[in-house]
Amino acid sequence: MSDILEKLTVCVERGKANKVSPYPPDLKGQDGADELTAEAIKKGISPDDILQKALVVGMSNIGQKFSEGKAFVPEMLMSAKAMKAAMVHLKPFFTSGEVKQKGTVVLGTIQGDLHDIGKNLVAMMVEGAGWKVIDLGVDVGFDKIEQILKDNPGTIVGLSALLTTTMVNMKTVVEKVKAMNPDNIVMIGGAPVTQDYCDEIGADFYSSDPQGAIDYLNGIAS
Ligand code: B1M
Repeated sequence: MSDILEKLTVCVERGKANKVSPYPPDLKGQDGADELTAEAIKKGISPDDILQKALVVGMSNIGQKFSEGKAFVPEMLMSAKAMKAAMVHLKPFFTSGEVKQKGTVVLGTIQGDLHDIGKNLVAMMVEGAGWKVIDLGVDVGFDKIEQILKDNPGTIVGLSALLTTTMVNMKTVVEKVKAMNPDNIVMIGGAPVTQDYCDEIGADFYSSDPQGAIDYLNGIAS
């Protein structure tokens, strides 16, 4: 099991999406994240292990290299592509939850931020936990959320941020969502976000991972 997960980690870290991808040149012709994830599932490795023990590790490794000036934006993009190729296989497992929906959650990556992998994971896992998810994508400000809240009162807002420079935009969204109706709920997450920041901007809930968000939502639903 560890062999295939190690190979998958390398594929994400090196940005090898699938077998036909010519990038990176030294891995040409070899299986990529696409094939290896399919194989791992076939071998009975749990989707959660594939995610946590391989994909997230590969992403973290490329992020570390970027921090050290040993990798650059194009390499991070290729890693994101490989991660997405793998996630296609995981999605059915994370979204095959209960059919009856517990409520609606509108999700987006905050304005100015284009990182969507973590947000996509939260979306698929929350959906799998039985919630209707309206995914607004990336670069989301209050303007995009406002109409959803008008059309679907009671919808919970979920915001993700990966950049310290633009996570400040969460504050504006929280303020405007609360001004619309103080009972509107906003939960936030993403690598640089903390409980202190959540308290500071008046958001209702912070989670460092999708499961925390699901537990919170399920608490509201019950
Ligand atoms: Co960028 N990037 N990036 N990047 N990138 C980071 C975030 C960075 C930490 C890298 C580094 O320096 N080590 C750094 C931010 C530094 C900072 O702000 N302090 C950085 C930078 C600087 C940048 C650019 C500015 C680079 C540049 O252009 N010079 C640029 C910004 C573009 C923009 O957004 N405007 C940029 C661009 C990119 C790419 C486009 C190349 C690509 C993103 C592709 C994509 O997402 N489609 C990219 C990538 C891939 C990364 C890293 C390597 C990986 C991010 C990721 O997907 N992680 C990242 C380094 C790192 O994280 N180690 C980095 C995996 C993902 C599963 O984790 O998103 O944290 P995460 O989500 C987790 C939890 O946080 C949580 O659940 C998820 C699953 O566990 N979670 C929630 C997330 N949202 C939640 C919401 C919730 C609850 C939980 O409730 C609502």
